[in-house]
Amino acid sequence: MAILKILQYPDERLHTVATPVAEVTDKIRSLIKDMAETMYDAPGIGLAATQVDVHQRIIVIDTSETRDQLLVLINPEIIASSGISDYEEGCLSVPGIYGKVQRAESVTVKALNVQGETFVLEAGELLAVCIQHEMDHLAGKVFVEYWSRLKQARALAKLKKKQRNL
Ligand code: K1U
Ligand code: ZN
Repeated sequence: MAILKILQYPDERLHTVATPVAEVTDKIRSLIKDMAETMYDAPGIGLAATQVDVHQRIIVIDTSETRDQLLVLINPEIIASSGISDYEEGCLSVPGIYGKVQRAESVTVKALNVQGETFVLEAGELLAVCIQHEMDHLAGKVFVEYWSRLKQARALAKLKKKQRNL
């Protein structure tokens, strides 16, 4: 297993739209293991393949307190959603920046698991927010891009200052 490098905003590669996984092979399973290790190491509660510069529709998530409930979503699709939530989000690609984004309160997602089998999951609360945040990464969108130009500019300035001081 390996810890992968996480792209940092405003890296243009974060705007790449991911393509569907054609077949869940051992190579894909090996990438998923590396993504999970990278997410746990960061630490984070989610990671999209886009963030490690792999532009295929793969997400890993673990919102459990015990950090032992890995959820893998390959080719995820939201097939239903309801309600509105306004949750304070963070992002491993935008370290140190936090802010609210309005999203659906609950979602039903259809995806493939690591065996290549289709499953359907109903999610609410933090898991629903995290699924939507990670699916945005696969679509090339970073959470700060929901904000006004002014708020984005402030976040970027804060990020650049932090990067200069590293
Ligand atoms: O996509 C990412 O960059 C991961 C991101 C996911 C996320 C967090 C909060 C709301 C929506 C999506 C993170 O994991 S940021 C780090 C974080 O939230 C966290 C880290 C350790 C323990 C608990 C939370
Ligand atoms: Zn993120």
